[in-house]
Amino acid sequence: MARGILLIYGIYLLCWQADGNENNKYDDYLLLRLYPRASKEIDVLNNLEKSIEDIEFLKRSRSFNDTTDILVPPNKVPLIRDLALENGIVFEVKENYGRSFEPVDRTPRRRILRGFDVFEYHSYAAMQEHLDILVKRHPELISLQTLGESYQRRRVRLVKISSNPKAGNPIIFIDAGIHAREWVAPAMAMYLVHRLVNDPEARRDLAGVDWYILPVVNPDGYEFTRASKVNRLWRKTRSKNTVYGCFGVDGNRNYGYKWAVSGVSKNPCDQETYAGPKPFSEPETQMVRNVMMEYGKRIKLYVSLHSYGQYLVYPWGYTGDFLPKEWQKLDSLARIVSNAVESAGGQPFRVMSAGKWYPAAGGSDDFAFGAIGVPYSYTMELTDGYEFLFPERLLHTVFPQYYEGFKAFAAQIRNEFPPTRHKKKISSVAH
Ligand code: 0X9
Ligand code: ZN
Repeated sequence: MARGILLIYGIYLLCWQADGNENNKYDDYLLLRLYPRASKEIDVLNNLEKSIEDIEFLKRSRSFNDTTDILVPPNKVPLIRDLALENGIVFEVKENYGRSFEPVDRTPRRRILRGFDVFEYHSYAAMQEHLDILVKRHPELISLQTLGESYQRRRVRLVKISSNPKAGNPIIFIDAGIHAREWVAPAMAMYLVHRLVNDPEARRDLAGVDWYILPVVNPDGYEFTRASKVNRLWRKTRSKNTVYGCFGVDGNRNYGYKWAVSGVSKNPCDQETYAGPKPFSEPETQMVRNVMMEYGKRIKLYVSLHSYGQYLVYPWGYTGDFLPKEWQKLDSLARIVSNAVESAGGQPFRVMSAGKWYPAAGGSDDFAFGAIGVPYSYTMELTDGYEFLFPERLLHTVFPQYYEGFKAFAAQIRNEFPPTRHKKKISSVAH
């Protein structure tokens, strides 16, 4: 009898690993994509959260050519449909949302045989393994700095790419994956690393700038979203709140600049925007802060990769009431980058201050800009139209387009900021 049960359990496990067909609460959920066309309609939608339980906001809209996307259990659909009809809000529905989650390849053997494909979503371990391989192949260009450990003790490493590390070049610091479910962001960071070290033409992009890339800020959350389809939409870290027993802090509400003044939840059991018990409560955000403090004034550009919505936003994020005095520089570089992506066949970005989109404090972009003094600081929301489930088969189209945007970023930094350590004069070398 016991053997019979074990056998059934074994078969169940095999099936689960092979195609990820485990039960998923989102299987029957519906995605509602609503098209507000006036401020009143936007207000109605933003208040939905307060009036109807169990709905999950995937994206808010602040402008009229943008959608509000919410996930809704089937029994709540009539409520929202009535409300939308009452207020004249146009919407479309996608049924059985969870069934569209792509299965996760959890079989390491296939990966080893095939090598690392930059146009696929990988496990954290596979990414780390690939970085080690790149360092062995290109020690003259790439090195790794261990920053510490995540809450669940995964080693976190910063990738440094430089063709002249002694020059004191301005640094472009890019991170990704603070939000667990935004898989396209770490994949883009790995693509950047790949292009910068493997593409002979990228030597031009390395001239006069150093690239520091942190591909996965929140590896615990990332692995959690890969472990099961039920977890696929997890956003936060995985630290356990000792008082409430709930898991996770929103890393992008946890930075210590104007912490928690807007757009956060104080409830540790909130699934989305819990700001943490205090600023920098999370080892993951501490590690990013430490990189910013260590390289401080040399960092001239900070880009935090997220998804989705095709936004490129700059400080302030904590308020939409006013802009920093340097906003025009931030805005015009963002538009140059957006144009570069568009010229490469990509979608342009929606460019604005983060707080005009929706105010939310404790973001890494505000900390870099306000506390560290990084002159150009952005959050880049990659892709649009697939929510957090950007299909793997399309990665090869969008990554090269985004890369053109990063080239435009680098051109600006190279031209505006000279290296800090100039070559020694010949006379002093001779003596
Ligand atoms: O809300 C966020 O953290 C970001 N959007 S996401 O959908 N990826 O979660 C936007 C952050 C923009 N920056 C600040 N509000 N500081
Ligand atoms: Zn995000």
